[in-house]
Amino acid sequence: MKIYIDGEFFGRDDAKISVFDHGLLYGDGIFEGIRIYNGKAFLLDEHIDRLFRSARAIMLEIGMSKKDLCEAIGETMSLNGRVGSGVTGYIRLVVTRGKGKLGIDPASCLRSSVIIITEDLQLYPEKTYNEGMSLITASVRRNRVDSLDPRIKSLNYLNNIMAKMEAQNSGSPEAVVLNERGFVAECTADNIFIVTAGSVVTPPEQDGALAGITRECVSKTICAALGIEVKERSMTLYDIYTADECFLTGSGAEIVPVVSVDRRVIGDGVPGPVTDSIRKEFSRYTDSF
Ligand code: PXG
Repeated sequence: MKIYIDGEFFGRDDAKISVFDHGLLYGDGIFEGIRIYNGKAFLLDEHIDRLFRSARAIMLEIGMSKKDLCEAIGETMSLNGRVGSGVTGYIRLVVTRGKGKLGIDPASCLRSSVIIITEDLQLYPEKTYNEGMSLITASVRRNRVDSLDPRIKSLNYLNNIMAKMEAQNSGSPEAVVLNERGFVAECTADNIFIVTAGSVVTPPEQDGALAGITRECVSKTICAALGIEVKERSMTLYDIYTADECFLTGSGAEIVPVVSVDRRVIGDGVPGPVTDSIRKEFSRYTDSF
């Protein structure tokens, strides 16, 4: 395994970052999780664009052009044998503020650090996809957009981790997360959709959802191919409890059917027909990517 750090490659045990890096000290940095299908980084340009938007929002100078970054990712994939048809995997791209003084002032960090790791992907078990997932609602609310906008994919993930722990403590793999006004934002690390009255609905980014790449792909490509209309609309738990179907999207998770939320059975309590057709079309799309 070869890990890219600032233009050099290191083995797993030698891939190290300074204890003075503000990414470690303060969670000052940004990241992307990218899926590999058929030996190609899936929707790479979209991920790189989101990374640069996150960087812009936190005034982080990445120090590499989008093209150089894509090349570095390509090189890391080749060195790790993640190329060629049928090859799958996952890329973690991290940019930290870099080494600095012990003080939060980012001005003491002279150069950001770029890290690229390729790994196998741990999906939810097959059973979850076939039978659907049961969720709870976390009591932890999503960060407010005027504190730390959840559209920034920052290294500061404690808000998500707190909600994830709450889910796991109650035996659920994921949790619905509400914003401070009680509207559904998304889950801890996945976007959420419902199917209701024949349309597919997902919360707008401004309600605290990440601009998920899989969310976008499902909305713009997959549902368009299926002739299904997708709407962005604020929703409360009532909308989820009374929906015909519900599913989650994420680069790691892909598309996960949800069959109950807070012990309310969704629809018939089994993965629904619209979710099934979206899953099939998504799988066809990624197979041919
Ligand atoms: N919301 C949040 C908060 C995320 O972190 C998604 C939605 C899905 O977005 P994409 O672009 O992947 O469709 C994410 C990303 C993990 C893990 O280990 C998952 C994510 C990020 C970091 C870690 O499960 N999902």
